[in-house]
Amino acid sequence: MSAEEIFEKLKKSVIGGKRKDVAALCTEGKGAGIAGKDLLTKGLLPGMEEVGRRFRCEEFYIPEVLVAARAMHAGLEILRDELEKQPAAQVGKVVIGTVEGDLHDIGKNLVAMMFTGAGFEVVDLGIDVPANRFVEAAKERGAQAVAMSALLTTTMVNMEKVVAELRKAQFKGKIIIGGAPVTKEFADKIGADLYAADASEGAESLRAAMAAA
Ligand code: B12
Repeated sequence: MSAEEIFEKLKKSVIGGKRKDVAALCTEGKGAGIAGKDLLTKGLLPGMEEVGRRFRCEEFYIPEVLVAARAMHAGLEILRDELEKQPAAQVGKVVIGTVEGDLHDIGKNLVAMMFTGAGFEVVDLGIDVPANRFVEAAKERGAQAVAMSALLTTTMVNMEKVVAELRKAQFKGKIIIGGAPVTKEFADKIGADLYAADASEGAESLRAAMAAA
């Protein structure tokens, strides 16, 4: 199969929630020497985008989205070792989580992988993480950065509380936020240090900010 065919099949398999096919295609692609980043950005992510479009148009409902998310995760697991390949030097420790009330974790997991690949040690708190857990984990683990993800307009507001509590607890590290509804303006408004639109940009800007600090 050509690379283009693999990308196309990957996209269709994510949309169809075909977990085993997604895993097999990622394995085949890797075996054929296709870069993990390409399998991600040309196959998996376009598939999830289409799922989002169909969900918006009410062609898809929660069950279809859930199986697609599961298929996406199966693909990410196959790509994990390549996306997380560490550079020689460690650049710091980052605590990451999806904010309270929010169960979306695909983007957060991708960001965690990219951070690992950029040389960060990642402490992943998972989903639906209340403000106090971000603060406790940052202090207990001695993190130099906190990263938050939100996919809902109703939960992104919880980021503001986390920023306020981190500042109150004298957290001196960087705070980076992201997720589909989040913007640079919002990050500025709530006092977060950094915003990035995607996982690789996030890893790059956090690395740059840490190097400058
Ligand atoms: C998959 C999905 C689900 C799955 C989640 C499964 C899982 N394990 O994650 C399930 C079915 C559970 C779900 C549930 C719901 N969902 Co939903 N879901 C989606 C969908 C289709 C895809 C999200 C996704 O994974 N995208 C792929 C990843 C890779 O992209 P991403 O998360 O955006 O991450 C990228 C960037 O944002 C960024 N990023 C993300 N986080 C961070 C963090 C940092 C620090 C940085 C730097 C960058 C960064 O990097 C990533 C890419 O590199 C979106 C549609 C969409 N277009 O986003 C709707 C969507 C987010 N969901 C939506 C809704 C409404 C819901 C529900 C309320 C539906 C319901 N009626 O119950 C529930 C809420 C559940 C809850 N409490 O959280 C709406 C949100 C609308 C809004 N603006 O508030 C969306 C936009 C769909 C829509 N158009 O209506 N959903």
